[in-house]
Amino acid sequence: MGLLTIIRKNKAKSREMRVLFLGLDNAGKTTILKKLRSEDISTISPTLGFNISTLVRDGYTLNIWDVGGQKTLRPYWRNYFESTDAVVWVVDSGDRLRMSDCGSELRGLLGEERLAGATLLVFANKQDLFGAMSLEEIRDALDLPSIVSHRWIIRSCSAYTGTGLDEGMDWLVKEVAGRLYWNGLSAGPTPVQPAADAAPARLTADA
Ligand SMILES: Nc1nc2c(ncn2[C@@H]2O[C@H](COP(=O)(O)OP(=O)(O)OP(=O)(O)O)[C@@H](O)[C@H]2O)c(=O)[nH]1
Ligand SMILES: [Mg+2]
Repeated sequence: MGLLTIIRKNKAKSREMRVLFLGLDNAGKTTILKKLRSEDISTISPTLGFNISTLVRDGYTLNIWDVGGQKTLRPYWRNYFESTDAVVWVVDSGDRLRMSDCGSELRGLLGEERLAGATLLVFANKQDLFGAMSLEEIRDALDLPSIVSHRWIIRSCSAYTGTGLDEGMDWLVKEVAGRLYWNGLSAGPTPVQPAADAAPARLTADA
């Protein structure tokens, strides 16, 4: 039995996924996670280290690492890369001034060898804000269509209203499950599609 098969079997048994929430500070990572867990979002402070939480979706347990995005903390992101199945990159759609920083940080991540196989979900958060950049503007500002190294999607959302969060996470779980469990070793939800058959880059319309 090959190593890959053994890894897949173990993964299939545990039905777990490791998901990293990253992005610039103030993007809304912690708020999104709290909203997804139906927790109070009225008093949220900047994350100075990291928070770990779990979410169960579609029969899979997501082990989520929410890491602080302040500039001084970004060098520590690399400590969390190992065995990551998916990265959720959260963007403050109202923060036009830092959109180019946001793009550079994302590019840096995508170049990381240990994140090579990870699926990417970009959340264009804070769509409730007046003057927020649209999904298309953010897609172009971050130059997402040029990404061929990772399977990606961009969804607009608002952690305040909850709009778009479930759709984004559902896509992520299906995408990762399809990649990790495609060979039918798990007896869970129907796999999406073999990774090799899927397009390298995908984009959805606005939520
Ligand atoms: N208007 C609006 N504000 C939001 C939304 N999501 C988060 N915020 C606010 O944005 C601020 C930052 O949110 P956090 O969740 O702490 O951001 P973070 O990405 O975890 O930031 P760090 O922990 O510093 O990396 C808070 O004041 C939130 O209330 C949203 O969808 N709409
Ligand atoms: Mg935070």
